[in-house]
Amino acid sequence: MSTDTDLGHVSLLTGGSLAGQAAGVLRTNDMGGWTKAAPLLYPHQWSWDSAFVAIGWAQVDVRRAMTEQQRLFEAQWANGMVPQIVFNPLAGAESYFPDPARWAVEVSPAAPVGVAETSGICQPPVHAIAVARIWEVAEGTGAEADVRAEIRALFPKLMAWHRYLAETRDPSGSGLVTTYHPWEGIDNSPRWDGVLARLEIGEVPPYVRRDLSHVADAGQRPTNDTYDRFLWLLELLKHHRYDDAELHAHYPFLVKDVFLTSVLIMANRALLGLAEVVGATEAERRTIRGWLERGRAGIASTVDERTGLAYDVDMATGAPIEVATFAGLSQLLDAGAAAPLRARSRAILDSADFAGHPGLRWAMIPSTSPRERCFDPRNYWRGPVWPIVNWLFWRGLRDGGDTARAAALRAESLESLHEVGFAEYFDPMTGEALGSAMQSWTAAVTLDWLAS
Ligand code: 9WN
Repeated sequence: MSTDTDLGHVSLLTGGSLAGQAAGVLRTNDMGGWTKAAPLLYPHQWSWDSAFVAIGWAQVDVRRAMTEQQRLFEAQWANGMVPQIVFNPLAGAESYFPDPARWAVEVSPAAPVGVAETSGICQPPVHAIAVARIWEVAEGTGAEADVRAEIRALFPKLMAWHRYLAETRDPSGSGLVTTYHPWEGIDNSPRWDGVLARLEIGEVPPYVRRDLSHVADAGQRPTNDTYDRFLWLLELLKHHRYDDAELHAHYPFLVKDVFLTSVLIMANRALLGLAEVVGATEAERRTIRGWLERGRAGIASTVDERTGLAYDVDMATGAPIEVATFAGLSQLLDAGAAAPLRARSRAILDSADFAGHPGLRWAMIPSTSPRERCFDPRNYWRGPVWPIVNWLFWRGLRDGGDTARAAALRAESLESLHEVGFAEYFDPMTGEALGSAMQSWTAAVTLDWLAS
């Protein structure tokens, strides 16, 4: 626990240090109550970015951290979904594509029309994890009473969000959350290649990619063919009015996502802690425990005996998606997962398939295993390292009692951040900064690691 007066917090204001620079990135991207994911490439509020950003703000200004989450949840859909993007009303239509007009979420009765413009899908639920971290920082300080009151107000919204994922996105009660689109977090991952390749693409209305005007090297971003497939899925989502029941019955991209599910497990553990903070009812706690147990059993059912990796399941075929990415180690995000499962994942984590690969610049977890055929060290989610992903694994290791391993991962990560700066992602072999510069969530996890 830290307090308002910790020297660490003061040093954030003095610049020069890594912490000072990281706080500077958040301030630069601060839009007053919410934070752009990156200055140019991502000029809106992204859902899971904003949760990490709140974790970062907690080290600078704990009240501002709460505001970040409150603003995001103002755009929550009536069905509980927290949208992937809340659009910046001040950014021009040309700043990012797809824009609100392309999403046309007003076709859904659940969309927050008149409140905020949003996209029509979601991202991993890091929010309860963020709010629990904010609480840890606020507890015992002058901000405690205010923050507790704000958490009390947010708690029902967090419950609705988790209910949406655990129930509406899992109508069969498998314990595994269904994802509808690569943009639900891990965009260009090879995990989606097979399902995308199978799509029969219809007429995609003309569009202009905006991402390529901000990232010089197109080889770091998805291909045009992949973009067409992303956009075709968007047309189908609209056609089905973003209706979850209809989508589960008729839509072609339905994947039981082990990473999304494992983040939900971690978030449900955090939500149980928040239930304590706000004095939630026994019924609410039972509900959260139920989601947690179902998720845990779901993940255990996806672990491949031969490789020890957790694999997503393609719902159209029922087949596991056998590709070695960090998602395969998802059991490590659940500090309460069965010990043998965690032990095996931990061994794989340190093997040459992941953080133990001899060619790596730092012993961190790359997005795709360097030993996968499709490994590409510079292309979006197909090889590069994302510090935020390593932060999640660090938390999972630490909370699961693997403190020495967690400390080593934190140390390597901080070393990389010192050299690479706050890039969106970097080449795991050379450490070259890639994607956007001044990425908010990278700065945010730096602040948290420095304070932890
Ligand atoms: C689409 C903002 C987001 C992240 C995603 C990451 C990337 C967007 C894009 O940037 O996705 O959501 O345009 O490529 O894949 O995880 O939230 O940082």
